[in-house]
Amino acid sequence: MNPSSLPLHLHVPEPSGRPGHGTDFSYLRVAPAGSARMPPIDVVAADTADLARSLVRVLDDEGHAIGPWAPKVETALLQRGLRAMIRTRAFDAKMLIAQRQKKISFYMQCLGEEAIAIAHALALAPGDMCFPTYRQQGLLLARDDIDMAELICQLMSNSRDPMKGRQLPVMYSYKRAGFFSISGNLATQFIQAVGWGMASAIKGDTKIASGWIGDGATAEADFHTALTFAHVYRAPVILNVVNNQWAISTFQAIAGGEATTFAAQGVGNGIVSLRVDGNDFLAVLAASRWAAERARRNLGATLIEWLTYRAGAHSTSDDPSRYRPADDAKRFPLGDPIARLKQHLVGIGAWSEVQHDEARKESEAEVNTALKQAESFGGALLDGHTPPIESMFEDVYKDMPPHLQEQLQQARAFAAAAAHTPGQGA
Ligand SMILES: Cc1ncc(C[n+]2csc(CCOP(=O)(O)OP(=O)(O)O)c2C)c(N)n1
Ligand SMILES: [Mg+2]
Repeated sequence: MNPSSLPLHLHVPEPSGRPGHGTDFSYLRVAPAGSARMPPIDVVAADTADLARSLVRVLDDEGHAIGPWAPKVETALLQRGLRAMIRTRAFDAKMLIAQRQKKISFYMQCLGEEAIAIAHALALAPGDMCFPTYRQQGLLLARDDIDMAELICQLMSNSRDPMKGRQLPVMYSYKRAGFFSISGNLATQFIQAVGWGMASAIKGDTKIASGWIGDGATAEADFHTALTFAHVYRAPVILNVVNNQWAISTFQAIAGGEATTFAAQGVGNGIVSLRVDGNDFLAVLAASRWAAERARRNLGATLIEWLTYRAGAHSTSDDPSRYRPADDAKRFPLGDPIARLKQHLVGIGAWSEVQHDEARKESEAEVNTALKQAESFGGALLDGHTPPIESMFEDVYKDMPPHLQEQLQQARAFAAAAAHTPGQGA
């Protein structure tokens, strides 16, 4: 039959592994450590096309830091980064248990992705603003000015919840830490980050923005709108695409990562782009510093695709054994970020098994203490705490406008009536 008269059909990408048969990870196109070149800081987008298809890596299989991207970094900073990753993992593990114990309603881990947010946080300057998703708790836990108990109060929606119960658990907001309120509407982070960066430039300020998105969310129109503005105005922004292979149960190829890379989509939009090993703490630090310097020197936006693997479930409401092989995380070719940085530091004589064990125990003790402290303030699931009705109306305007005052009166009257109706009261 003439091929042009065959019935049409569509291509629907499929992951190479499913429960019961292992993933063929050759689709990742992993390049050897040290093989990607470092371009000049004022490189133009088209000259990063090769880097957007390759992979910037520093740590080799033996834990040596090699190649042009190996950053000049003090050992103390790497030890701090390793401790922060251990701390983040301990926090996540305990919060997962707390959710199963019905102390919190919902949780999202960043298991396996800790290096990305933590090394990135160490590359930014005070006053820079991140627009994170729910999987960048490492941006907060990399710092020493965020009280862990306060984070748990947010998860518990208790009387000390800084969000006053208005946000889902994990949707933190810390202005003082450059951590913009998390929006549940995915991909809004990118347009907001580009807009914030543009505003910083319009004001003649020196602060830069860093926006975050997952592989799946790049399929949203906001991703493409953000890239256009970032390109045209050379906005001082870092555009982080965390490709952890999955968007809940949808494989990254469905969002457009099969025939091209997410980094290459940046190049196609006129933006300098890199594809980087996200489980390699040193590569994340080096690429983040490079992108931050470009933004600060008015050289424009940098898009970075961080290649990683979501080792845990999407959230506490998800069961990944239904759609992917159980041993995927262990077989992922880029390994585990904590094990890799540990191997490097042990290799240079700056870490030991004993120190590692101690750091783990200290972190677990810190989380346990923080959890107890947060529990002492109650919680939505622990004691039925609900924030006062006024909190629905406050904090939007400096002075509450008349129409909201009126609605507040109505809400108060409704609540009072409900409290007196049998079966409706609190
Ligand atoms: C605009 C929008 N669409 C859909 C959702 C529902 N949703 C929440 S998380 C998620 C998957 C996102 O996957 P990805 O962007 O890869 O990030 P990851 O969870 O892997 O970090 C979806 C579809 C949402 N929150 N917002
Ligand atoms: Mg994803």
